[in-house]
Amino acid sequence: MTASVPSLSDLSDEARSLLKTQSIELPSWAFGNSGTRFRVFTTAGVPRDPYEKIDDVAQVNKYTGVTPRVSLHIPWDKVDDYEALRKHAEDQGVTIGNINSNVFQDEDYKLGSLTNSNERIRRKAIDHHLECIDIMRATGSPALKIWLADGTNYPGQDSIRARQDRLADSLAEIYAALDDDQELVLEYKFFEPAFYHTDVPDWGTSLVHCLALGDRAKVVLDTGHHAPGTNIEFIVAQLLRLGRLGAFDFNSRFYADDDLIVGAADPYQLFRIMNEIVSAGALAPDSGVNFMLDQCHNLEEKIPGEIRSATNVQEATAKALLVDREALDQAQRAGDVLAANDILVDAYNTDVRPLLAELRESQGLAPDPMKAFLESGYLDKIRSERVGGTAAGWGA
Ligand code: PSV
Ligand code: MN
Repeated sequence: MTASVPSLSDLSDEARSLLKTQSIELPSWAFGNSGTRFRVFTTAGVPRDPYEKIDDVAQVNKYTGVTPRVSLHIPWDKVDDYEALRKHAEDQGVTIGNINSNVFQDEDYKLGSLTNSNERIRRKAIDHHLECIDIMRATGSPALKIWLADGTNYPGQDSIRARQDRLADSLAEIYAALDDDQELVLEYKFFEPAFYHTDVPDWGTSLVHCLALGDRAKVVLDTGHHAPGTNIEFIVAQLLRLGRLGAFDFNSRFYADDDLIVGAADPYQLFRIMNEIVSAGALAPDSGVNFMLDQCHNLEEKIPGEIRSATNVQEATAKALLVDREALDQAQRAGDVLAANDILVDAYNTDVRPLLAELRESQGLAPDPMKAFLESGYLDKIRSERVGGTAAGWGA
């Protein structure tokens, strides 16, 4: 049994160092206004441009110490000078992470982008990705992240097979344009905005395309992109076995692609996912898995929402690191179902908040990042300074 409230010294040296070096990439779009198709509510002080989004990312990193990278979304984060944006980020201890392409908000893409039967439109979608690769070079980004809204609404609307062929062809051209040290990560989603069929609906389809492309093509698992009841940790385990889990888009869902704070809906699921990661040795920064958030804060304040998300992932990770692997292995080999399950549940039920507070203090951070941020006055500052201009928003 794990002690009821463990301290940092109860972790092995390896586990402690993994916790210390854990890092989570933040989505630039989490800091802008967002909502649903019914209403986008505004929040005072939201960034007006990518520079201000990065300032807010740096705040989350300043208080949590675990979010040193930001994902950009193009064209939402288009700027004239990407070198300057990169420098602005680096001056604040933040690097540019994945570049997300966006071929879902242009009239031309109504019937598809990389799968479109219209060669002019398919060309335009490929060219957008080539532009993203140039942005990766300028910003030092390691991976191009692709999520497609492509699909159909009605049986017979288009040939499912021909669309797969066009997709494979488009992806091959994009992949060939990458530099040797750049990766392509392909995200899947089972429905929405298409309702009959989606061209990359599941991890199997994403994997099939990645395998055809080459070693530097990997799958992105967005935790909100599965049918209810899907065993996500199984997918994590399988993709890790194959060395093809490229990145997570962490968030929570109750119904569809809700994009709520990770760990809010089902913290036990998040723990089970982190348990697979830890048991496969895939937590280390050089493991090749990019732990990202893909969230929108429609009601809550954005920066505190991201702080809560980062600490939720940290808590799930600390619990996974507390699992007694040796005892678990023994119980599993002995076929002791309840003992094995109890070892996991015991770790999950452990309060790791004091341990994480201790970790932060050992790194010169405040023990409670949320409290420290709220007391810093930053929210008042941006509310009074960020007036005028156009508030950034999902889709703007
Ligand atoms: C699609 O639902 C998605 O998960 C993709 O990652 C997009 O890039 C992102 O959401 C936009 O919020
Ligand atoms: Mn996503």
